[in-house]
Amino acid sequence: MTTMADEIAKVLLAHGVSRIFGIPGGGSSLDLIDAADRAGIPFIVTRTEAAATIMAAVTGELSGKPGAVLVGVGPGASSATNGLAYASLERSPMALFIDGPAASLHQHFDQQAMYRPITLGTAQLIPETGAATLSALLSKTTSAPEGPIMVEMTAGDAALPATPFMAPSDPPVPFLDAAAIDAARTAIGTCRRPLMIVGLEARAHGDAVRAFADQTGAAVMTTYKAGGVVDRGHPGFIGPITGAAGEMTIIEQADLVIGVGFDPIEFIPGVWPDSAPAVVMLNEAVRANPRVPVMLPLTGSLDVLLDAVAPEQACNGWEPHTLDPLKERIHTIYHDDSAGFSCADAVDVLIQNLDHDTRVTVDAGAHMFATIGKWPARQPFGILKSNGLSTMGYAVPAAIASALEHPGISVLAVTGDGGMSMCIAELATAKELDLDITICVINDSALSLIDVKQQRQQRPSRGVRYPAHDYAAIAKAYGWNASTVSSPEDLKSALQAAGPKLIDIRIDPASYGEDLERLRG
Ligand SMILES: Cc1ncc(C[n+]2csc(CCOP(=O)(O)OP(=O)(O)O)c2C)c(N)n1
Ligand SMILES: [Mg+2]
Repeated sequence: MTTMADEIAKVLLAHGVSRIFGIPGGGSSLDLIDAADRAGIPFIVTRTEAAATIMAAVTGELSGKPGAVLVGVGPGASSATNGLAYASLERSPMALFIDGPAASLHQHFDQQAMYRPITLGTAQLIPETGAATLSALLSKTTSAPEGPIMVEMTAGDAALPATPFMAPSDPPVPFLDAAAIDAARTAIGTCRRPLMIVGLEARAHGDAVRAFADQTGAAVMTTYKAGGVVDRGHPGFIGPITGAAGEMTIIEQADLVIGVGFDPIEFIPGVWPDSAPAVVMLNEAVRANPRVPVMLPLTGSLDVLLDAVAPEQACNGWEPHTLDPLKERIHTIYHDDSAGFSCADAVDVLIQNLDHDTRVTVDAGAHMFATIGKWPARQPFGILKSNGLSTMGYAVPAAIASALEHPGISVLAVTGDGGMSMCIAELATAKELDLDITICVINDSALSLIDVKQQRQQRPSRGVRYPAHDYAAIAKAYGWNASTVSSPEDLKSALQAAGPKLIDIRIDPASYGEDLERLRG
C-alpha cells in the first residue's frame, strides 16, 4: 500500500493540479512536497502565504483546474486567509493544504473553523478516507459556483498506508428550464437596444459571448474581471462597468439588460436606477443579487444558454448616433487632462508601447481606474484584477501565476506603491523562477484611494501619505533590472529594456480626486 501523501498526490494529478505554491511547515507539508514531486507536480516556495494563496487562486482561474497551496500549522494557516477570502468571493478553484491540527496547545486553534466561512468545504484528511474526501472537495472547487477548499492533515497520517484513490465520475449535466429559455429568447428577440453586462464567468466562454454579441447586435460593457472578453474593436463595446453612479445613466438607455456570467460581487455598492429596463441573467451559478432586480434568472453552461436564447436576427435599435455618446461618456470618465504626469498619462505610454495581447494584472487603488479604464485588452483574462475582495498585494503574485501558467503570454503588473510594499518579497520568487514579468509601480508615496476619500470627507491628511521609497533600488537588491522614471519619455525608454524589469513610475496623484468624482459621483 502507498502512503496517504502519495494517494493525495495522485488525486491532485487526476484533478489537473499543475504545481503547488506555499511555505512549508515541518509537518505533513514535507510529506506532500515529496509525494507531489514523485508524481511530477513541482513545489514553488514563495515569501508570504498570502501571496502563495493568490498565486494558487489565479492559477485556478486561468487553468480551470484547482490551484494548490500548502502552508504550515498555526501561523502558516492564519497567514493564508487573504487569498482564500479572494478565492471565495471571486470564484477561484483552489485547495489549501495545512499541517495539523497541532498535537498540543502550542500553535493550536481550530483551523477548519477559521476557514469554514470562506471555503466550499473543509476536512481533516485521514488514511481511510482522505483520498476520496479530497477528490470530492476538489470536484466542488471547479463546479459553479467555483471556489476554494481547505484540508488539514497530520504528518503521522500523511505517512501511513492509505485507501487507494478511485478516479471520480463525470458530474451530471445541469438541467435547463425550457420555459425560462423561451421567455428569455422572446425578450431578447423583441427588444431594440439590449445591453450585455459581461462578467467573470464569461472569461471561459469568450467565443460564445462574442458570437452572441454579434447575433444580438447588443451594446456591451465588461466588468473589471471580464476585461478583454469582448474587445474595444467590437462595434457595440461601450467600456468597463463597475456599478458606479457615473455608469448608471448608460443602463437607462437600453431596453433590456442581459447579464452574461455577471456575478453580483463585481459591482461596488450603489443604487440600480429605477428607470432601468428588465434584466435577464445568464449564469453558470446563481448568487443572490440584492442590488439588481432580475426578471429572468437562467442557470446552466453559458455556451449552451447563449446558444439557446440567441435571437433569429439582430436588434435594430443601436446605431452610431445612439452608441457613440455612451462610448464618449465612458471615455470622459477615464480621460484625464491634468497638468502633471498622472497615472492616466503613464497608462497612455503603456498602451502606445506594449502589445495589446499583454496580460495586465492590476492592484487595488486609485491607479486601477485609469489602468483598467484605458487598457485595450482583447482576450479573456486580458486583465487580472481582484474585484470582489479588491485586495491589495495582488498584481505581482497574479503576474507570477500567469507567467508560470501561460509562459507564452507577456505579463505586465501595474501596482500602487502600497500594494507593491505588501508583496515586495515576491520579487525574490519571480527572480528565482526567472519569469519574464514587467512591473510598473505607480508610485505616489501615498495610499491614494484612501487619501482621496479622506479629502472628500474633508478630514485632515492623516495616515495616508509617507516619504517616497525607492522601489528600483529594492528591486535591484533582488537582482532585478530596474529604473525610476518621472516623464512619458523616460517611461517609454524604460519599457524598451528586454526581459524582466521593474519601473518605479513617479506620478502626480493630484487628479485622482477628479477621476473618482467622474466615476463614482
Ligand atoms: C489588503 C488590503 N488592505 C487594505 C485595502 C484598502 N485599500 C484599498 S486601496 C488602498 C490604498 C492603495 O494604495 P496604493 O497601493 O499606493 O495605490 P494608490 O491608491 O496610491 O494608487 C487601501 C489601503 C485593500 N483593498 N486591501
Ligand atoms: Mg500609492
